[in-house]
Amino acid sequence: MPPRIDLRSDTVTQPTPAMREAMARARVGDDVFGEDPTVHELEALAASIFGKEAGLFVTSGTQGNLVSLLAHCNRGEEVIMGHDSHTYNYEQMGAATLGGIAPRIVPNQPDGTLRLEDIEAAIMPDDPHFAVTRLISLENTHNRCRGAYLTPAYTRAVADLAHRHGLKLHIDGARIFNAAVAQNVDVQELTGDADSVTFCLSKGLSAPVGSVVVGSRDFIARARRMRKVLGGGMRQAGVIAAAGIIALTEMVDRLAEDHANARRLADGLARLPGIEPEPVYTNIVYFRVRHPRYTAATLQEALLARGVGVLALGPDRIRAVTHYGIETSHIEETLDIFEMLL
Ligand code: TLP
Repeated sequence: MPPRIDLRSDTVTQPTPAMREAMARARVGDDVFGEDPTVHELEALAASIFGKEAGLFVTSGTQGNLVSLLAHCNRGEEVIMGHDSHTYNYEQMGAATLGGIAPRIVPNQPDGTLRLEDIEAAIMPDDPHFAVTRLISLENTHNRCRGAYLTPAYTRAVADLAHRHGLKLHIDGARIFNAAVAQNVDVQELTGDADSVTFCLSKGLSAPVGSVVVGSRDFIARARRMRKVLGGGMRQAGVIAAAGIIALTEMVDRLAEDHANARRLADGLARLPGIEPEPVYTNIVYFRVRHPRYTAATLQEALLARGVGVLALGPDRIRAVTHYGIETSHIEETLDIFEMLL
């Protein structure tokens, strides 16, 4: 049984009633034959929202990032990414395992950025001693860096740097709509200069399954081949793509509520003894546990026993994520439970 107030992740969101209805009604076909009209509609909608030529419906954010890296890089080539990035830490480094693509790691700053000079220094010169650097990968919002968002100006600067060196830029935009809503900008301002973007339908946008990769027509054709070799060719996938269409058309603006609830939670936690919340940018709240009676693990356990799910990530660090299933009243209840425990 999941916790009653589930702050472990925004991946736990349940499909909305409108999604379930759209799923039941969806027109479907064999998408490997290119015959699923609802998948086509989702891919075209995603491409138009991002101002790209084409889209590809994939099973997950992990698969989206993997097919993107495989489509951009050949075996023996390198991708520059942050040491705290999701792709480096939580995706089994699939591009290395399956594609012979090596990560070249540069330090993430606390705001999720990579310093331009660090990126530049990580680009290998054209010399037979070195692997060829092919790609830079950014993450927006940044999961391990407190849900911080990258700005349009920063992303543009990295894209310029990449293109000046003949590299491509990929963005792991699992939560790119959180980044757009938090800055009140169109998502294209955050991704227009990137060569590819993965974004997730199944996190804050509440669809049950799926992510989409967007990019040029040629790039998406290569990514589609990669998806197939990974076993990700889906058949009557319109049933789940239908929920993704609702996610994109109805669920973006309400992310602001999740951001407000995250702030409410952090403000309340800051008033409690032995809890030190980190800065909050979007829907992710990290806090340190500096309490004589608790470690992160034992506090997680005590909260769970009272129906509140959080994730202990490290000996004294906990993550709580707000989403469609969390109302303001849940935040208040959560804070009452914290107060009782501490
Ligand atoms: N993140 C999940 C877990 O894997 C940790 C979470 O609960 O936050 N990029 C980013 C930035 C992500 O946060 C995630 C998932 C992914 C990619 C992978 O997406 P999925 O889970 O759909 O493969």
